[in-house]
Amino acid sequence: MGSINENPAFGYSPSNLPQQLFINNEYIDAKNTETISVFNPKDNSLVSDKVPVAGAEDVDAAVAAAEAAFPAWKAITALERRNILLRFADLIDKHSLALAELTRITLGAPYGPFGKFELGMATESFRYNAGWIDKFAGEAHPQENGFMKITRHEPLGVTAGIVPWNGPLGTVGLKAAPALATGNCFILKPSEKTPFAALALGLLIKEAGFPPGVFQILSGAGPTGALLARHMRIRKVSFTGSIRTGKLIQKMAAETNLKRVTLELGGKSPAVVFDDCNLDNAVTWCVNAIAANTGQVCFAASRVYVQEGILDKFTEKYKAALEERAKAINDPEEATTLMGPLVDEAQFRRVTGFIERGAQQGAILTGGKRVGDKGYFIQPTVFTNVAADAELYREEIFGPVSILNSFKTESEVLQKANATEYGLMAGVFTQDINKAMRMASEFESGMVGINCVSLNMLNVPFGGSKQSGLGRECGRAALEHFTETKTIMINLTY
Ligand code: TXE
Repeated sequence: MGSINENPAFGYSPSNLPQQLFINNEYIDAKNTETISVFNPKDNSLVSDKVPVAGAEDVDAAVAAAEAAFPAWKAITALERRNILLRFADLIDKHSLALAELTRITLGAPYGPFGKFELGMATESFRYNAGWIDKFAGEAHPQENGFMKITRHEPLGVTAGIVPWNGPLGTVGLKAAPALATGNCFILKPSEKTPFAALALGLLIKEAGFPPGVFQILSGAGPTGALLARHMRIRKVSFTGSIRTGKLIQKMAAETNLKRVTLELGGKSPAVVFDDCNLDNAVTWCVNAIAANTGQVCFAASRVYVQEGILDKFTEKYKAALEERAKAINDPEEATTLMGPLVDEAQFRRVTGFIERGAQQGAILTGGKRVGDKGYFIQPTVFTNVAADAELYREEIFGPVSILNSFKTESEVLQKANATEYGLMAGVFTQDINKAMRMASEFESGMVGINCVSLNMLNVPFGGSKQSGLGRECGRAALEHFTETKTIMINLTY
C-alpha cells in the first residue's frame, strides 16, 4: 500500500467537483446535455446535479482520440510506458486523501480501513502491472521440421472498463493498469453513483505523462456503458457489476463486433468453519467479510456454515463481534468510523427489503435495523434457520447481511456450499491441511481462502466461476485477457 501523505494541493474537491468528460487529455463539456444527480448517502443531501452523461458523439470522440493515440502508445519503449504507470501510481498516492474524499461524498466509505484498501488496490495495481511491461514475453518453440515458431502478446487497440460504485478507484486499477501496460488505449466509465474520484484522475493522467487519447474518462449511466459495449471500434470491455448487466454486455458484444469481454459479477460466497479451526481467526475473517464496505463487496462471505461442535461458541463470538462493529457505524468523515452507510436509497431499499422479507424466512440473530434517522446506515445483520430455497439464502444482498447455518459432515457442507449459481469465492477454516485441500479442490469457485476468506491479492488471478464471471483480473491472467496471442511460423528450409 502506498503511504498517505499530508493533503497536497489538488485541483478538485467537494466544493470544486470535476464535472466534465476527460477526452484527449482535456476536460471538456459533454456534447450531450443530459446530467445526473448524486447524493451523499450519509444524509441524502445533494452533492451535484451536474454529472455529465457521455452520449454517442462523446463516445465517438473518445474512440477516435484513442485510435489516433494507439500506434504510438503501442510502440513506445517498455521503460517509458513503465515510468508513466509508476508516476501515475505515485500521483494517486500523493493525492489519496483528496481522492478518498471525492469517493466518500457519494459512496460513504470511511477512509480507513476500506478507503485505504481501495486506494491501495489502485496504486499497487499500476505498480504491479508496470513491472510486467518488459517481462510479458511470448514463447519460442524448439525448431521442428525446419520451422521455428514464436508467439507474441499484442494489444487489442481501444478497450473500455465499466466499473461499479462499490470500489470506484480499486476497480479502475484492476482494469486500466493491465490494459495500459499491454499497450492498449483505455476508456473508463465510472459508475453514475460514484463518478468524482474517477473523473478527477484526468488531472493525474495528464501529469503522469500519458499521451493524449491513451486514457480517457466518460461519465454516465447504463446507456453510456451500452454505447461502449456496442461500439464497433472498441475491441474489449472489462466489466464489474451485476449479473444482469454482465449478461447484457456479453450480448451486446456478441451482436456487434464480438469484442472481448471480461465479467466480474456478484457472489453468495460460503465460509465453512470446521470444529478444529482456530475459532478467533475464523470469527475475525467472517466478520470483516460481511462488514467491510458495509457488505457491498462482491466476494463477501454471506453464507457462513459452522460445524455443530463449535456452533454455540462461534455464534456467540460472531454475534458479539458484529455488535461491536455496529458501534463503529457513524458519519464516514469521523476518523473512528469503521462502517459507513449503504451507497444510496436504491441500495438501502434493496437491502432492507431483503431483511423485511427475511423475517418470514428465518430468525434474526443480531441487527436488522436502520441506524439513525437520516442517511442509509444499517446494522450488520445475521439470520439463522433459513431454508435453502429462501431468497435470503439464494440471492446476493450486497449489504451487511449474512446467514449462519450449521452442518455435520464435510460432504454435506460441500453440497450446500456449491448449491448455487454463484462461484466467486469460498473459505474454509480448519487446522487439518488435508481437509482444507480436499475442500479447496471441491469448491466450485474461482477463489478459495484457507483460514481466510473474502480477500484478493493483485498478483494472483481474481474472478468467478459459474455465473459469477468470465475471465480473470489480476496476476498475469489480466495481461492475457487484454492481449491477443499472435503465432508466427518461420520457414527455415529454403
Ligand atoms: O449494478 P450495475 P448496480 C450487484 C449488487 C448490487 C446490484 C445492482 O448485487 O446490489 O448489482 O447494482 C453500468 N450497459 N453488484 O445497479 O447496473 C453502470 O452504469 C452497460 C455487484 O449498480 O451492474 C455501472 O457503471 N453498462 C458488483 C456498472 O454497469 C451498464 C458491483 C454497474 O452497474 C448498463 C456492483 C448497460 N445496460 C453491483 N447498465 C460487484 N461484482 O462487485 C448499467 N451499466
